Amino acid sequence: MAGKALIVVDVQNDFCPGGALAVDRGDEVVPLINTLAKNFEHVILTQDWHPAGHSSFASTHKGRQAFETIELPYGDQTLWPDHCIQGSDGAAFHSGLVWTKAELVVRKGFRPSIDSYSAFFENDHKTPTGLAGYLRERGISDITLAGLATDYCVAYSALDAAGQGFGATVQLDCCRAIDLSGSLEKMLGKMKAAGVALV
Ligand code: VGL
Ligand code: ZN
Repeated sequence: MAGKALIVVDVQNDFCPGGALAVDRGDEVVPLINTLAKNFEHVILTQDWHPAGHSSFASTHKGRQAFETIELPYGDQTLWPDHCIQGSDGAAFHSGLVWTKAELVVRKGFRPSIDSYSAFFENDHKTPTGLAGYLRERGISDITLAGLATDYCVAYSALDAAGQGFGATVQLDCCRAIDLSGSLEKMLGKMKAAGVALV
């Protein structure tokens, strides 16, 4: 299956039940992704990887609560509980995830003043992570995405993949959503409109 890669998005302890930014039933994707990965020659992982005091944390902004939206120099930013702090257990991949086969781990959100939902660009939609170049150099033209969360990091990655000219498929049964004020419906609509295959 040359030319196709599975991108496993943020299957980290903090996004699973008991974690700092737990996604409802987030851990259910682990065995499903382990099985799905067997169909792909190339597997790439993303890892949300924030320094303490990151600008996407509500605790960094005086008087702000998690899940509020504020304006940062690059645009609107939802504020989150502290999560996926570099080197913490919460930032580690779920212990059941089999990732021996992964050829690349893309860390994102490590710049203190900018968040990064997408595996391709930070939230300014300008600063690249290098993933597009990596895929092109490897001759990978089509990607399938699975992981957490459907309506944030998976969706923004899929939209950027399509925008960068990659064939993008989201394997919805291997994803779980945060669904904050209608975000799931909204992002599913955007992905459809952008030509992302939802299967
Ligand atoms: C994510 C919110 C904040 C995600 C990461 O992985 O979807 N969501 N950081
Ligand atoms: Zn994050």
